[in-house]
Amino acid sequence: MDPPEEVRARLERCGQGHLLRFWAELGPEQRRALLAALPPGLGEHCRLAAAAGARQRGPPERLDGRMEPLPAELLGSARRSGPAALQRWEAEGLYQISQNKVAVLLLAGGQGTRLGVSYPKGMYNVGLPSGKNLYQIQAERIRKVEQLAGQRHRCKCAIPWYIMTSEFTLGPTEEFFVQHNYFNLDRSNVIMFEQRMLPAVTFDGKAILEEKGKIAMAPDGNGGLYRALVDNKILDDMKQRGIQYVHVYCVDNILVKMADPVFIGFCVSKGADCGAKVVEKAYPTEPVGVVCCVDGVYQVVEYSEVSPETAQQQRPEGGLMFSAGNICNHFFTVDFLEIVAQKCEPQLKHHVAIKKVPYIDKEGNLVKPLKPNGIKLEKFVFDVFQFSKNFVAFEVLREEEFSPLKNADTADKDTPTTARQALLAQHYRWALKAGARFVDENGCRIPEKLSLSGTEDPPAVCEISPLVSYFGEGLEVYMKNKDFPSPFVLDETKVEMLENS
Ligand code: UD2
Repeated sequence: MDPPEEVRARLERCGQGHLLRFWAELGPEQRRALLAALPPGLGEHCRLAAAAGARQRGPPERLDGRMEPLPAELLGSARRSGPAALQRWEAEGLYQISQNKVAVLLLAGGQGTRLGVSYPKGMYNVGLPSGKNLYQIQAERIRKVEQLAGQRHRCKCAIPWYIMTSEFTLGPTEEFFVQHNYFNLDRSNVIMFEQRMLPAVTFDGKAILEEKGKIAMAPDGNGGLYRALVDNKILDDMKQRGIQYVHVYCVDNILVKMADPVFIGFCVSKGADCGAKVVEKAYPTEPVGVVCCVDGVYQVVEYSEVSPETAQQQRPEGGLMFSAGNICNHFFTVDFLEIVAQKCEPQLKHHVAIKKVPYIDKEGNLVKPLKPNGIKLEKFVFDVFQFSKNFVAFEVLREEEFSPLKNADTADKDTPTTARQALLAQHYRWALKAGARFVDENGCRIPEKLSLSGTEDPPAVCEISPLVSYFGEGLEVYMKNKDFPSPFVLDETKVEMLENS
């Protein structure tokens, strides 16, 4: 049988015959590409997606009665711990980094549709005085923390940066890194790899054609990480380098502390195989997932899975009962990742996203639907907490560690403006703590404002390069009792000038 005929029969059998509707109009290259893009198990995927989509459109499943907050002994806290404990964890983290045992892994395969840009989110410039984009900020934080660990232990060390991309983001991300000379990182320590894609499916279980010869595909969610680690032999690479601990994080948090020594040190000293950084939920109905226990296993429960009454429940000592907001910052041992990737991954549940997916109608016209018409299935990175033998969570201060860039500036939260304000507010606090003073263009002192909401502009604009300071350390020597104009950027060149002045 002619290969297309055999394929046609197979597609007809699984209800996907429409994918060859425009076969006669396709050129040889398009035909080849379409055949190559037909994923194995397509019929099964479409059935699963349609069933999951139907469930999703029904009433939400509530987990209320089955949820318990994290036990206090598993929950560390930056706010509630004394300086001695924080220093101990930091020292442990820096030690592990100095021994080349720590890697960071960036989840960067998402499409960033809410932000509304056509390029990967990491390339976004939120309008800082330095003009730095998210990737540059992250790269410089890696370089700085390598330096801090190296200085403390008198050695040279490296933190490999693994970057999970998707078909949408790999090309532009690679190009961007090349253009920027890998932000002066050693190229061999930046490892990009690609996650898989899955077909988008209609409510009645048909894969969607976005062009006459092209199925609409979407990345398989940030939980696609575990398959991608195997597909791309990333775990082998980690083991060859002697990596034992991995800090996994999402691309859009401008305050992310890459390979945070305190978090790494906390997880290592607790003997954890899996950990999550959390922030206290800002208000009961804040749309973030909470880390908690369901039927005795740890998981992130989405806000849609909790009733408003449960979301508002208070602890006897005050504060929300379910307050551990997930910020997509995870710690894993390589051993744990290996178990998950080799054995547990098939057990991860599929989450459903119902989206507007442009499609080719029966007459061959491209239609941009006004209402959601397509189902995308995704796995989530945090769904592996259930497999942990020793899970911990670590609560950090939102204003120091979490300001995600999700939306365009037309929204009122998680925008380029709020991300920029959060970073500048943090650097302003660091500068004041280091003893800096700010003056206006007439030389008059700008009055200080100590409590900033994080979503307001600080009275003076001061941006501190991550190459100068990772978490506010070491600034007194340049800033104490000195006057600075606003805006001011403290970078390596300025540091040299201040050292010589
Ligand atoms: C994520 C968390 C949410 C909360 C929030 C905080 C998940 C599933 N949800 O929600 O609980 O912590 O962040 O900011 O983690 N990505 C991929 N491949 C994909 C899809 C996404 O790599 O197929 C990456 C994406 O590039 C981003 C990260 O995963 O870096 C989070 O993805 P998102 O922005 O879609 O997740 P969000 O904001 O809904």
